[in-house]
Amino acid sequence: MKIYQTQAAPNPRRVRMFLAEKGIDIEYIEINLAAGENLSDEMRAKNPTTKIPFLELDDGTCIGETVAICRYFEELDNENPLMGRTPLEKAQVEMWQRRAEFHFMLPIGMCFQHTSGYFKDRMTPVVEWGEVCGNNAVKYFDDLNEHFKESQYLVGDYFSIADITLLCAIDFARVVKIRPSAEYMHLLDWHKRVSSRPSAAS
Ligand SMILES: N[C@@H](CCC(=O)N[C@@H](CS)C(=O)NCC(=O)O)C(=O)O
Repeated sequence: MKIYQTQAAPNPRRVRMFLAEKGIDIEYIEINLAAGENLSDEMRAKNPTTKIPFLELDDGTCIGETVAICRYFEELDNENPLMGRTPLEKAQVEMWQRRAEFHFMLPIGMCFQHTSGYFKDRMTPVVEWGEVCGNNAVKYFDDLNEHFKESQYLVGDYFSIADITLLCAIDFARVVKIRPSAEYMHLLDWHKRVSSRPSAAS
């Protein structure tokens, strides 16, 4: 089994952190995104979206999409569940996971791609759209700060994949100079708590 990934990109970090929490060691194959290695015919045949990370099983089956990869390992090893332990918790994890993606990870990704021109060889950057996305992501800090007033993690006192997603997105947001300011003290407390987990060094 191996995972194709790029060390500096935020979605692969989500998978690395998830697997580190579970104590799962796996081979990682580094892909140079800037050089377009993910766009080669060989990569496209394995993973038609060309996005990383993706998992290749020993029989050649490939699984793309960060959450699908995590789901696979969650189902294999349920000693330390990170996607919920009860029906209610599973729903709450999914709710926060989707919020972290839709309200923060995706807009930050759009902001990066459209304002930096990093992928201008494969897409048309629209700077104004990137700026709108960045501003929308910043607005979400208010909701998060309010939430962490009462809650240790996104789902009460249960650390989950949703926290991993949010941490990786917030840390990546530095590349577009977006970070929570001191006024977001509850969000910053959460950030400190989650960053202190050994898996966060992944
Ligand atoms: N929906 C995918 C998104 C993956 C994604 O956007 N990966 C980025 C790196 S974080 C990528 O491969 N970018 C390369 C490109 O767009 O060519 C997931 O959740 O895994």
